[in-house]
Amino acid sequence: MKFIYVLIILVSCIACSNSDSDASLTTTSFLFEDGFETQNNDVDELFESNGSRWTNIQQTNPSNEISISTSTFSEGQNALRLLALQSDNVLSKMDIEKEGFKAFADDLVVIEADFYLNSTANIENLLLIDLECCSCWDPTVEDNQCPGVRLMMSGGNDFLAIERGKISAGNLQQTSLQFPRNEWVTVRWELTLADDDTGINSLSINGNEIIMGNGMNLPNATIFRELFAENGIDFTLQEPVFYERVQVGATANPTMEDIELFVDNFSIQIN
Ligand SMILES: [Ca+2]
Repeated sequence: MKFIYVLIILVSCIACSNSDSDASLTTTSFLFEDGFETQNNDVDELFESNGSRWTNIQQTNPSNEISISTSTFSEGQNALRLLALQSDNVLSKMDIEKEGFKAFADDLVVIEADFYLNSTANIENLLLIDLECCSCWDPTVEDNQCPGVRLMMSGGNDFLAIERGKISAGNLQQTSLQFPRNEWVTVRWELTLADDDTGINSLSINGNEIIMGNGMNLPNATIFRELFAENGIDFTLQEPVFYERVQVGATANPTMEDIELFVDNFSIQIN
């Protein structure tokens, strides 16, 4: 009788450890929403020690600025204000970063944010949102590029596009709707992740869908291996691949302009 009890306990433990390891490969739903509200208009309040709010600030040029706006916002009483000066010999970046999730192939990722671009200048190549994996990079190869997909101004000025250069694919572009300036604009980006052409990509501005189509939106191990092999480098993408961080703001400003922008009402949802 004792033996049977031990056996039952053993079997149930094996069963439970199996289901745990299975669970690590499937995504638990994730939702992060932040409207940049603060008590004292202090950026430090966006970083809680329990990790419930933002994770990092990304800033290159020390003269770039990040602050809480109390005058320009789309919800509540605060928004995030970013000033990204034009690039010199270093690519100018000024954005905020959220980590702490895993988005795998077949997951639906929905990112939404309100942007206010306080500029009428030409902003071709300005990047607003990056979705990235860093731990997918081969640890034996230097200079981790944190591959992923990004939202970038394109089409000669301010036609928002899905940029895929870091995963070695062409951009998904449009020239039907320019990005409105000096007003709040809601951007919604939906991705069903795949490392091949079955990925689904949708981008909307103020509720108008400007890009909708199939296309790879996750790094592909074979493509990375072949690309690096051209330079004699043995590269192994770390699988299963998953996106693990999102950046929003001026994630890169390669333009000739100093750009002030505001971000509010950010959310990322993974299912
Ligand atoms: Ca707000």
